[in-house]
Amino acid sequence: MLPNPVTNSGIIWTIDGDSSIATISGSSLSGVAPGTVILTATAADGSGVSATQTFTVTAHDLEIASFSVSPISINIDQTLTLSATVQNNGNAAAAATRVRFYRSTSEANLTDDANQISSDAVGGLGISGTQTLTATSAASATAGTFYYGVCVAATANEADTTNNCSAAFEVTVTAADLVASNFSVSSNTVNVGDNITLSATVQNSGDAAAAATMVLFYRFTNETNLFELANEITSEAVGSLAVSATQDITASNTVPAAVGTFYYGVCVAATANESDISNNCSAAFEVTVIASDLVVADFSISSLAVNIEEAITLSVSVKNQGNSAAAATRVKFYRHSTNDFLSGEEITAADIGDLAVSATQTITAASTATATAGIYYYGVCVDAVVNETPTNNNCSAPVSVKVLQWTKAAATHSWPARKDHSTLVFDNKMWILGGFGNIGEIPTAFNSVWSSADGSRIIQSIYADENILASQNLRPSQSK
Ligand SMILES: [Ca+2]
Ligand SMILES: [Ca+2]
Ligand SMILES: [Ca+2]
Repeated sequence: MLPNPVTNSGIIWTIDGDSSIATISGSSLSGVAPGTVILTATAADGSGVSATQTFTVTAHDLEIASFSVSPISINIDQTLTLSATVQNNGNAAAAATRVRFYRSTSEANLTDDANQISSDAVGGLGISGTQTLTATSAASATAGTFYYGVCVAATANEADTTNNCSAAFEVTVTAADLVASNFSVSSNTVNVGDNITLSATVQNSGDAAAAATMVLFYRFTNETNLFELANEITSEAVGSLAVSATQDITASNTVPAAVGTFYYGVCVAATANESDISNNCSAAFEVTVIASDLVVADFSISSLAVNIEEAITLSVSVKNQGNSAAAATRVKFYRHSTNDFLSGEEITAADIGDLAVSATQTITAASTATATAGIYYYGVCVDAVVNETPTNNNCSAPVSVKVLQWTKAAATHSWPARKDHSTLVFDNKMWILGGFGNIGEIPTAFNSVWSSADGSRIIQSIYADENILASQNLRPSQSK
């Protein structure tokens, strides 16, 4: 048989205490967390000989002792204050480090680097030491729920790096959102110079109150550039609007003096805490501006060469060439010694009834030539009506009339009485041609031609009438 084995001369190392504070491997003791353990060395030879030694494990341990954000509900244009207190809960001093603040729309990835919004330095902290840090941060530019958090950066030999971040802090970001809607104009077809009423509703569709602002009304000849500053025509105040509140706005405006198609629109001026400014303007509203347009045509006078105080008839047509009906009005006839007939006297006038679009009314008026011979100019104008444009085409051109004064140049004349003869003025002479009459008791067709330059000195010429010549004892070209 063999003897018993040789007794083991080694040492067995054990820890009396929590393995979360320290661990031992062979004869190597490793600290895990702050705390105290008792190390026992026991002889491996079974003699029972042993010894103990107390070991203290030390480490700092930074934590976020408290974290808050104020206010917890905020408008998009406001600023938040973040406050965090860092504490060293270990049993050793901690070196200087930093805190980092984060914001995200979800809690899950809150402390990703991409979500960091600011950071600050933390000084070295003794055991149980604290430091409070504050930071300001603009609220999100969009409304919604946001999560804020803070972490203190772990330092070397830190006992526990899983407790360095705060819990998430929830903040609601609100915004006003003004919307202009229900825009309309009182009529989509109006006469020039008419007043129209513009109306719209402004609503706060956001989840924060909106401050007082303005609505601006616009007009332009096309939709594309309607809302340019130069096209603003009037504005009205809007009071502050609570969430979901509405305000109806009306404004009065005079349409342009020109006919055509015009576009109207309205915008509500954005407020500082507004989330969406793309919905602040209405759709365009199309308005057609129409007008009557009276003109005179075919102005005529019964004779352009008349005796003094001879009756004449004036005639003119009045037409509405616009695209809106014209109210009743008057035409007025004028006469003056120059072609500026409007500076002369109004000689007569006549009423014109309502004229539908394209309608015409013809007017005749009686008048009397002047008592004095000369050249006179006549003209006619139709009085403009209220919705008319243009009004600079309402008068005729001047028409000249020669007023003649005849005087008896001779008491008797040389030729036998006749009828059905011709008379004319030619070559500055008065002429009498042919005709029928009696010579003695014999009916005769005359072929004589008589002329006079002054009415008293009579000449027979060209065709001789021998019967006449014989009876009158005259010869061709003989004067009398
Ligand atoms: Ca820690
Ligand atoms: Ca808006
Ligand atoms: Ca006119």
